[in-house]
Amino acid sequence: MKSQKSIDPAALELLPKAALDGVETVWDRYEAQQPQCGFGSLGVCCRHCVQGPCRIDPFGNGPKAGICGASADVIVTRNLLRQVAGGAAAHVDHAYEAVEALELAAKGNINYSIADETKLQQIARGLGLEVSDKNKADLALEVVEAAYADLANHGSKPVQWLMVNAPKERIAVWQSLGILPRNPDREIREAMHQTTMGMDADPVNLVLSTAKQGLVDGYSGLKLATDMQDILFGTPTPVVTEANLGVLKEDCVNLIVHGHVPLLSEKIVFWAGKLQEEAILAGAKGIQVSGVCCSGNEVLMRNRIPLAANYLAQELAIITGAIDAMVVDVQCIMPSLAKVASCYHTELITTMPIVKIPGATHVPFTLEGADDTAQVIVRKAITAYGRRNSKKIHIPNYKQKIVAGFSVEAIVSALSAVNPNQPLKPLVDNIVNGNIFGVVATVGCNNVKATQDIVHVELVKELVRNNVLVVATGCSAHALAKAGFMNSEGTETYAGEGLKAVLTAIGQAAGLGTPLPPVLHMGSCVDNSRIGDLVTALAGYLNVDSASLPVAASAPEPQHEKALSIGTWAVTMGLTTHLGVVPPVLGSKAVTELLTNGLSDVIGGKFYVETDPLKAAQGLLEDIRSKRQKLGLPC
Ligand code: MSK
Repeated sequence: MKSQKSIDPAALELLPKAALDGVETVWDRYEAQQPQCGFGSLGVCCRHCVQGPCRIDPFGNGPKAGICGASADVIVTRNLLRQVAGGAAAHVDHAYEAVEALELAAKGNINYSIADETKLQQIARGLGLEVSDKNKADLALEVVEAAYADLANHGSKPVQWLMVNAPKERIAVWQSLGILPRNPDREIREAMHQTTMGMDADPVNLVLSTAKQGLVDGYSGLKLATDMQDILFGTPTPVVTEANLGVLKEDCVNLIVHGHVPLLSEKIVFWAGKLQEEAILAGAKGIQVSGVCCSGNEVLMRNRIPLAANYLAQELAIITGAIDAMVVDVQCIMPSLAKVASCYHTELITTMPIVKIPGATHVPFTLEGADDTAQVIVRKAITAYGRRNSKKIHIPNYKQKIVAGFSVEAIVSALSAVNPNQPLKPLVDNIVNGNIFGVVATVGCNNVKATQDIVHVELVKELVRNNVLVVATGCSAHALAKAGFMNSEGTETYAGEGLKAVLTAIGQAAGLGTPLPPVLHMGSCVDNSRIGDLVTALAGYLNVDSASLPVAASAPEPQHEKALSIGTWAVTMGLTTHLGVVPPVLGSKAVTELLTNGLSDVIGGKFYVETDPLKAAQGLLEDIRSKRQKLGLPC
């Protein structure tokens, strides 16, 4: 078991306080779970029917098949397919809510506007819709209609969001493998059916279906959600703010937004601004909204809201004793928060019909009543401020300046300052000449099995030192923001000479007066679609398959099923995809070999599992080097 819980100084400062306050944290519960079940860890436990549970003995002389005859290969792949389908389902559900919001906004039925008409037109054109002379509400309704058609398509037509957005070479590969997804609900349903008792027993077929779920996630989840949210709330542009628990203000009402879907958190940010006076009347200096997990990333990207904590530190945020209210929407919310909040004055507020936690206050969110809900929540935070116990407050004094908001549009705009006619050329030229050795996308979570943030930070330190440009989302972006990789000082401290020269030149040309940071924050979990768009644009510019680009992906500390589905999508894009925590597949040698090796012959990408960040960096650099060699680029 690992010895250190975190490398984040704010977390390390709060852990003794948690013990002193008698509050149990995720690390205590992890210890209480030791030793974790070996069968579950290897993926060879099956609970798909009630004759079980069955488990395979992968090493000794115990059973080699479940009661029905399922082998370790079958059990491992069925479990994996269900996990990846679970991740895809979460993102598709998220996207669906965003489509509904755009529909109601366009009809004028709710108080949300269409903030980005340019993005709306770009998406409409991509879908082949006539754009000229249409007002934005009408055009938005046509886009919504196309989205609903995709989500409900009864035939065998592949998902349109994929067909118009994915690289053509990739579509041909997916088609040849028979994994182009139809409507996402049907595909997720089919994955559940395929993995129920007495169904598919072919591990290769199950792995291909897993790859198909990655595509469901990539295009009907991530890409669709981002497109809708950009239309509604605007496409991010660079913002300067701060990250880590030091952003909390002792003399202000502290309100945290946590979860993933920005439909409510956007309203909370708005109403927190409007209700400052009420906070002042209550004795505070104002209201400080800050973010946890990806709702935090969403309002950071568009509203400059600071980041308080990533996944593993969500309890520690409350343990500061300075959080007056934490409002949660969906995904990555620890049920333990209610118990932690009960030790302080913090009001924990759930808002969604599918996320209720005993002990929390439930304030139901609807699109129609969003403004009222947001006001109720902000006022609950103001009221809770009056219940604070000053003796329990301790805000660690750690925060880092960060520059975030790097949508593809923002990156292209910065590059346009260097070459207005061909904005991607400066980036590609520098990849070709080796100033930028390659690009790695780091995504995903913290996982309590690893020291918090260590794999993100040590991996990226080594990559940027070797002139790899890093783009990041999710809790990986939080980790790297806290560690100082998202400001110009980070470029000076961490970047290799070639990368530093490029980031400095772009920063100067764009009029920033400082270098771009060595890690570009591209947003939330669903904003991994932005990374997909960047990869697609680079492949299109060079007219090559994305599988041949010197680009790789990494989920350094994945914990959620969504991290597995995002990773699977990255593999289908042809990228070598590093996982810094071992997924539950080692119970089948054949499946492990297929996922980490054989798959690349078929689909171009593969998983690469390595828990040591320095070794992982070397592995990714080696992968990039071999891609460069094949393209005839200097190594
Ligand atoms: S929040 S899915 S812990 S990145 Fe998107 Fe962080 Fe992973 Fe949740």
